[in-house]
Amino acid sequence: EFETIHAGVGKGRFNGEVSLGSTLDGDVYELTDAQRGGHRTYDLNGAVGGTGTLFTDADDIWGDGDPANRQTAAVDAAYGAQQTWDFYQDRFGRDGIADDGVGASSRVHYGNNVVNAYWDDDCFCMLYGDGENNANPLTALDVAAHEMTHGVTSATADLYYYNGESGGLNEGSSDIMAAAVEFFTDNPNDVPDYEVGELIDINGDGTPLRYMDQPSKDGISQDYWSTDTEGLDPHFSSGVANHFFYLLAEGSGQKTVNGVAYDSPTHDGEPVPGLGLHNATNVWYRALTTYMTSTTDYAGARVATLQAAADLFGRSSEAYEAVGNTWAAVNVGP
Ligand code: ASN
Ligand code: ZN
Ligand code: CA
Repeated sequence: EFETIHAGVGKGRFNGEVSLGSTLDGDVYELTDAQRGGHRTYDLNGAVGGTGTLFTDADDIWGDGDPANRQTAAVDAAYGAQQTWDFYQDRFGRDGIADDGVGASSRVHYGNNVVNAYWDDDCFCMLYGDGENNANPLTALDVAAHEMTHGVTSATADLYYYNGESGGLNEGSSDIMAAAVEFFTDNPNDVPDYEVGELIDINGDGTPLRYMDQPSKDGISQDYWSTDTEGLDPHFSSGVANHFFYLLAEGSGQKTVNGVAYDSPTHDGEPVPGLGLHNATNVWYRALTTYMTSTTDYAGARVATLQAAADLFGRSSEAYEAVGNTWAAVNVGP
């Protein structure tokens, strides 16, 4: 029996026509990405447990852009895992989620009308619901990168996931790396942005799930740390981390965010410069994978990112100073 590595062509819902890693087993192609740890994509066919059925195909052309085609969600999920793997590999030399070369799996068509997607440590897999009326799979690139980054966080800082600050930092890390994956993916249909889940239309009115430039635009998330941060659902206390990251990348003052002019404020009224997304991503990744632990809170994240900035740029650098000032900008002090 021979298995050979192939590059298939897929058309998902969200990313246009993409190239996908596939494997030829006998005379059938499998959605197994041998170049990325053997990442496999499965059809759960409405189940909420089990592995599902590996996607196979006769001609290595997958999906057609219509969610009614079972392969369409699979294309997006496989593409999201592929781009996120490549992002971690190319940017940081990270060899997969656990940095051991082992691929995860993506399992689509999870449950009935499930309007969510998940990372699960137990199956080392991503799970994707089909959305309302099973017609809107939640397989956008930033969602996939968010879920896969939960796996990276589990394998590194292992930030404890609860309604406390480490939970918010866990969620924020997923949003931050998802934004970075989007930015560094050459993707014709999904414009780089500081929004999370802008393509899945989870609110039914075209608005994204979360905003990093001003997290409070969702009505609940926090722009600045406060004594209320502890006790908040991680998807909202993440606002402090997301806003820190936005300001560290883009800075304060007059900005254009998704085509809209916006005066990006700071908590203390002091301006922060913005180091660019590339540098901000490097600082966060190093802090997450080298210095944060399961109990890191926002004060600890400040210390961790300062240590990361010292490693990357030096303790007397402008970047180091900017990291400290940007934490002050979201009301996290020494
Ligand atoms: N999609 C959500 C997340 O990744 C699932 C959850 O709430 N656990 O955070
Ligand atoms: Zn999450
Ligand atoms: Ca996005």
